[in-house]
Amino acid sequence: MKTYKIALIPGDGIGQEVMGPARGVLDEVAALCGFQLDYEHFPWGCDYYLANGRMMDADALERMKAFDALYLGAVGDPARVPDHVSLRELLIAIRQGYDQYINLRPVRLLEGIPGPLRSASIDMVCVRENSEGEYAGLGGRFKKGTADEVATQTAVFTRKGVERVLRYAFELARSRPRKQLASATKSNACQHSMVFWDEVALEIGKEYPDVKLTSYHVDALAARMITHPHTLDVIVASNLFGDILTDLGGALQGSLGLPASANLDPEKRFPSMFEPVHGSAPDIAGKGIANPMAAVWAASMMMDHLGEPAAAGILLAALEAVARGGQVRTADLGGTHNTTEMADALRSEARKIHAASRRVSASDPR
Ligand code: GGG
Repeated sequence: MKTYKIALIPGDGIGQEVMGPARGVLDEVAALCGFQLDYEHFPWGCDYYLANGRMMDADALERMKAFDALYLGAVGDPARVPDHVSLRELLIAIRQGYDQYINLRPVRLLEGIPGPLRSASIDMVCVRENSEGEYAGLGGRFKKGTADEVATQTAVFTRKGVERVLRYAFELARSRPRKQLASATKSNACQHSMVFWDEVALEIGKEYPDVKLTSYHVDALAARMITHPHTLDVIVASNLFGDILTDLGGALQGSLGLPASANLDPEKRFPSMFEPVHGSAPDIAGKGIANPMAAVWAASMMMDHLGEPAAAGILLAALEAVARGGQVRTADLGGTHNTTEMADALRSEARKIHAASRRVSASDPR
């Protein structure tokens, strides 16, 4: 039986609570589709940091190279470990170490979960640059603690980095019916980096005459996501802009318990990493009430990346069925069901969807 090797990093807070149940849904779908997943669990995160002085082992990136994909929960325990240590030394270390330069985040309303807006039509994908920009990590603190203190955080935009993320976004826009690309800029204030970004967008755009490119200042784009979400198709944004816009996207979807994210090395030189967009949510951690839907959506993206479209489709259809059904709702969606109950509902829908697809193929005269 085909077996994929998956590095499982539940991480912190609700990451530890959603990954087990989400993995149960994924394993069930894999079995239905005739393959299996062989997980190795890595205990990296803030507990590990407090015990060992590092967020993950020194040879972590070397060891995980042998895996087909990484499946990550959440990172952060701000009461015990500064957020900039936990995020940089785990999540960002993996993204940058494996040159996962695309962070793909669908923003789509599921029928049955209306979201806060009147508009019923929200179906966009954000392509976030994931290897440089504002997250490059360049800068420093000088004269710390004095009245003359200086802090710098330098954003880095390379031609290679900007060209490749824009090209990926144009390709994605080309593959979608509306063929529209919204580029997030701020060239009126950032006269070097963002003017460069805009110039490269126009250059690459010449290779894609069938795609309509529109540049929006990121603040105006954030407003447009609320006032005219139906006009947006593919969005391309720098690392920080993309992070902010996609949290807004999650809110538009009705809950941060829903959106998922794929950190991709499109050339497959290194394993890619799949995660819910949400963080460790210390406010609800330990209660068993976190929504596993985002982790299951991330699993669907992982299956797509591994070339298992049937499994990806069943996982997504199960999410849609539970959303549409309206019976099972975790607290973030206004309900009282817990993490396990939501995962059980997703498993049950996945089984039904698989059985229905077998009935259809059995009755197909071809
Ligand atoms: N699910 C991964 C996680 O914990 N994300 C929290 C976070 O703050 N992410 C920032 C980012 O994606 O750049």
